Amino acid sequence: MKLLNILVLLVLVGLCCGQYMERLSRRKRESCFPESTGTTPFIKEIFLGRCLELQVETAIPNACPQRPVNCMRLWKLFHDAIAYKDPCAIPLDAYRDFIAAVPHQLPADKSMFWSGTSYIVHEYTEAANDLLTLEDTLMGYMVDGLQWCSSTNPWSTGLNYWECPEFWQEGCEVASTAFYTATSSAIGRQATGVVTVMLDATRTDGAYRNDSFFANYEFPNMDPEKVTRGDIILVNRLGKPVVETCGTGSVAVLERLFKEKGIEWTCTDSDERVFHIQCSKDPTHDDCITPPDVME
Ligand code: NFD
Repeated sequence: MKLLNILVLLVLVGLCCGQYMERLSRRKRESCFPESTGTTPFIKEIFLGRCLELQVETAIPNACPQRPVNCMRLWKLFHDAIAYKDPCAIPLDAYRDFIAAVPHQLPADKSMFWSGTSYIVHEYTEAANDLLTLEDTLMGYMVDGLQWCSSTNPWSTGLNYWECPEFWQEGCEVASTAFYTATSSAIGRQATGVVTVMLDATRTDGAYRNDSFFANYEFPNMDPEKVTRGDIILVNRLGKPVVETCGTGSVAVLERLFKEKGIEWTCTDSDERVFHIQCSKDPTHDDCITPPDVME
């Protein structure tokens, strides 16, 4: 009976915490805790809460795991992957056991990849309600928007809550790089049917960048035996000059790579939904204001 009460309490805490964090992760975030560059406070509780929440109320229809997920075990694997290690020397395969333990969730035709478009892709998938990003799956959702790193102090919990190195620090291989290398590779491998990728056509360094996770770990891991088509969606950011269109620059490179892999592709550079979602976030932007004579 006592155990049942604790479980119910954990689910409730999980729901509150998870939903609160989800709302935060979709907006500009600001912590109510003292500013720190360290591991997000209460990361364990947030992780467990989100893990439970996604089973109580999943965004992925028909993709419930066969058996209830042991969230505590997932946390242990996530924690032990880096705990007490040098925070700047995390091997790229550190999260292997964690990845192996997370259930595969993405149904066919639902995978949404993105690069340079984090500011719109989640609004897009939420509005469309038919595509799912890594961040919608258990693997990505539990730590989306959080920060974490290890501590070598034997008296600590193995994580450093005071300061973490940045991923771009010279000569430093951080935990989040290892984590996103592993999770990106996994969702690339797991994709089946039609896949979609949303890229930013207004970037001066290219919509499809060689140094991105999409280019290095997601696309190369797609299996042409399982992936039937790649739909490329280009975003023209409001107020920014369009640098690339379908069939030009780095977008043409990606189209060629799909072809070489034996996967059919399509490309859209004037997706109406993309335009309307941007305008719903910034309704008074010049590009969104309809001239009065059109409204009459
Ligand atoms: P991006 P992308 N180490 O917009 N994903 O193609 C660390 F730790 O350029 C999701 O590279 O697109 N972070 C997330 C880095 C993060 C590094 C990464 C690095 N070396 C990948 N370089 C996520 N949920 O946060 C860049 N970043 C940060 C998967 C960068 O600051 C998704 O499934 C930016 O916030 C998606 O399909 C974020 O990574 C694709 O890979 C994305 O960089 C997007 O990676």
